[in-house]
Amino acid sequence: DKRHSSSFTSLFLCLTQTVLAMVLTNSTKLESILDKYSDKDEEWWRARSRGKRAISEGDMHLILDLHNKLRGQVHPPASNMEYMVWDYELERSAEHWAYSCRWEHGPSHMLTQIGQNLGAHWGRDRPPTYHVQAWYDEVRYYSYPYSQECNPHCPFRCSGPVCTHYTQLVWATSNRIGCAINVCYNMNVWGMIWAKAVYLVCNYSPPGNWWGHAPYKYGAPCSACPASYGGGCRDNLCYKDGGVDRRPAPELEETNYIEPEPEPVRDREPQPRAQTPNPSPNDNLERNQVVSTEQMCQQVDCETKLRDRCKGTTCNRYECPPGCLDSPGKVVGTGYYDMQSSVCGAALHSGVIDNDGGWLDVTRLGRKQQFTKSYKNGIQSLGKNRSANSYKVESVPVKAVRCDTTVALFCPFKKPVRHCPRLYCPRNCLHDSQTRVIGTKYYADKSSICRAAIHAGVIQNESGGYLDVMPVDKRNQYSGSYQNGITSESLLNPTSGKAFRVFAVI
Ligand SMILES: *[C@@H]1O[C@H](CO)[C@@H](O)[C@H](O)[C@H]1NC(C)=O
Ligand SMILES: *[C@@H]1O[C@H](CO)[C@@H](O)[C@H](O)[C@H]1NC(C)=O
Ligand SMILES: CC(=O)N[C@H]1CO[C@H](CO)[C@@H](O)[C@@H]1O
Repeated sequence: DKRHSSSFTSLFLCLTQTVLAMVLTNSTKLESILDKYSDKDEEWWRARSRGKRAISEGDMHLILDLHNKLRGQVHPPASNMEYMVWDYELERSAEHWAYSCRWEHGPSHMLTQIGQNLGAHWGRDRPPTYHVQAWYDEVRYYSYPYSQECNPHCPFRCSGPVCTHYTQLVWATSNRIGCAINVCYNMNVWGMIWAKAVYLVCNYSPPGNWWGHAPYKYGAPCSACPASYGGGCRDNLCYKDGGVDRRPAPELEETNYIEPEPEPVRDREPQPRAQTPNPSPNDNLERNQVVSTEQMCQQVDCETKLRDRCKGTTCNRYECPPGCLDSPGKVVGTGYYDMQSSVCGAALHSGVIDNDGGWLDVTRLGRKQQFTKSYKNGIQSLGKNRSANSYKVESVPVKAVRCDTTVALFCPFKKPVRHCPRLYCPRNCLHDSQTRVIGTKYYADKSSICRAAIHAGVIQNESGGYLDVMPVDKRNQYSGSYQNGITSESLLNPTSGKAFRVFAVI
């Protein structure tokens, strides 16, 4: 709380699709603690009545240009980052919200259709780009593709590192932006009253921060642009003169799995004093439908080398396509393989998969002094006498579990790495309300795996199904939420136990 004292002139709300659900569930309470802005800023009000926009042409260009500059320079590089354009409809909706002077995301009925970043400051004058840069600077808490170091606790106010502003800013498919600035008097910022706050609202479309997805695809800039760009590229961004024909590209279908395609933003005339509709309880329940298509398993090509793929624990399970015997890529070693080796080639060589392709687990083994050549299973591997990093491949076992199976019993966390079998959950685990679910996205390891998977939107109660589970080290904080019919528990500073994540198998 100290960090949010007056020495910080800038505060940021956080928003992800999951967090959003939690915020809205409690939004009635949130609203009741927020004083309604009632004073009129004379100058501003007169400007409004003359029909002046809530952002200057100059600020608009500064904000937009900075967005595109930052989007073009992400690290690791993005292969599908789209050029952002200004959208006047989004600007109008941002204006509408900026006039409400409410330090929260909104209006609630639009939050499924747009992404939103907020910034506010008081005291010293700052250009609006100050906030945009601050959003970007959250990158220091973020490690692509997963926000491992960035898991703020955000039911009401966020504490701990936040990076959802960053991920929205660099969300590849969010190619339209519209912002507005308003001066708010006596603005209630998490219980503190700011006499005069400058409030920046930026709306994005299509919305980013989809639950369980990386903000962009990693790769050579512009190498994975949607077809609608016709191959155009500018400053590392997918670009097309005169804008792009926005029909849903195949990528979008995959990304926007959680909720229907965003509809065009439509809003009423800005009405500075208008009450935003209170979300009804039914609204909230609907919003808590979460689907996660995030996979632990990475699909690779026959010739993909392990070293070309991302690092980290989520990068240990792979799927090879059929037919790799024809083009297995280079394979160095026997039993253990040089990191330069193709993953599928090594898997064929060691007999973990055959020419039909399939799943495999990779374990990194550190440096080895030499690698032996051999001919096995139709693959000739090479030898090497220089020291290099190495890995081995193993098959992926599948185990059926019960609704009450926990990670603590089934596959507890171990360092440095542990592969858990792929799991199969039965149907109807929703019904088994005796078993606990603790956390959101990260679950305490005494939670039921299958119920956590329903909560996370990885499997459905009606069908059950396959999932991957990844044990991870313990977390100090698990935040409860209501999702997909399951209310999970919160837990602070647990004295024992580790955590886990669940992933879809598609
Ligand atoms: C590696 O070194 C060993 C002896 O140190 C030698 O017998 C072998 O031929 C070398 N292999 C290659 C591929 O150079
Ligand atoms: C959960 O799935 C079972 C089995 O398909 C079904 O009978 C039950 O009605 C479902 N429960 C809910 C709340 O959807
Ligand atoms: C889903 C959620 O976060 N609900 C919380 C709403 O607020 C009360 C306290 O005011 C909590 O107990 C709930 O967990």
